[in-house]
Amino acid sequence: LLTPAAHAQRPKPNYDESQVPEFKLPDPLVTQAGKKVDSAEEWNKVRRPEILELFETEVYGKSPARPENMLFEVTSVKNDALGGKAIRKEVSVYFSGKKAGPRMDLLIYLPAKATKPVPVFMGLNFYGNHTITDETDVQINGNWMRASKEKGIVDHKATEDSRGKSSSRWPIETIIDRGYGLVAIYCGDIDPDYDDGFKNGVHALFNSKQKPAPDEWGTISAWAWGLSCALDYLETDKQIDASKVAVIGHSRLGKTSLWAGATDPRFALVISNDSGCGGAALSRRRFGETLHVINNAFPHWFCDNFNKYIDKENDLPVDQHMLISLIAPRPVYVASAEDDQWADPKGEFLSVKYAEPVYKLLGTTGFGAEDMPGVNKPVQKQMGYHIRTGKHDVTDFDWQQYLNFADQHFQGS
Ligand code: GTR
Repeated sequence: LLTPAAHAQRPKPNYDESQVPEFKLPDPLVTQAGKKVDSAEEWNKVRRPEILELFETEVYGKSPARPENMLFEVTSVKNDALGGKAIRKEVSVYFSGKKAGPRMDLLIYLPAKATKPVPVFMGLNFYGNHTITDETDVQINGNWMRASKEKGIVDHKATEDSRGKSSSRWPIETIIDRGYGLVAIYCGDIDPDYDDGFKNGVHALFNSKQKPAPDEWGTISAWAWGLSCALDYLETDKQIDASKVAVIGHSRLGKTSLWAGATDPRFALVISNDSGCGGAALSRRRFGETLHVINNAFPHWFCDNFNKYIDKENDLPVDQHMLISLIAPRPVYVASAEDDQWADPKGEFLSVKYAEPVYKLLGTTGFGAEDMPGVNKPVQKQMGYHIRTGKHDVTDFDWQQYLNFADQHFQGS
């Protein structure tokens, strides 16, 4: 990392398309040894593992194997939630199998009228499960939170006042009415979102004496790992169809949903909302947020090796289109917002487009968009994309598209 003095001298973010540097992207369908990949078999046996390994060692960091002895405890069930239309459950997952160790809490809403296991959306949130719902009998999260007066966080703790503060991002009733369940988890249950030298959260379970090696997990990897642990629980829940889990995330948590989808093929559908740098946006474009800015502002998110590529994006053996390619052939959806230039909407679109050859090689319909679509004009095949009007956020418009996309892939409609 740069010294504070050098950091202060950093260039202003570029928002001018004509100033985007020329670059050549690594080809997802050419191996490190330079061989063209022209069969699904070669992709699965050679190139996909190679790309996965590169993202693990150079970008997000390798995570340990998930514990086999996790303890799942249902702590509350309400059969008439949301005025009777939903079953609501809270479930604690104890990562080490012991109640003394770190735990994450799942808040689950399922359609009450379902007669068979339901497909679900699962996503991390920023300030606790009680912030996504207006129901006042959900447990308030007691863990450390980032400061936010607006969200009712005082001294890094959630207060009564924080209830429902993020509910606009989680239209639970609409999701239930459309026949889906929702599984919510506070990201900080898995790993608190600050640079603490990896002494807390699940890192402490595995890295208690030292910080992770340069190729070992940062916080985004830990969050993705936690999502996989949550999926381990979903596989045991008879009311949920664990073969139809859409993992969804916004912003830093959208970077995480992509990485979760890449590392865990059990996620049947992957949604990344406004994920930007280190998520869906191509690093080589250096548009809006760059590696320089993100690694200095959030030194705990990625693995230390990622710092090697600050201001040297062309040396990266991968770019973010290859992260999308790791999700192939499963459906993937990337969304941008017009006023969120920091996240580089065009770079997010191009990642989907440049991952399409892999989706095609694997026999899917691919993407089908050559150029960026107009605002509020979603493109949806095996790969989906939209740019909507408005700012960095998750809106009802976004959810309408995700529900339509899930209908296509989960319900065949
Ligand atoms: C910003 C960061 C982005 C994005 C965003 C968020 O500060 O620069 O990469 O992750 O936070 O998560 O809301």
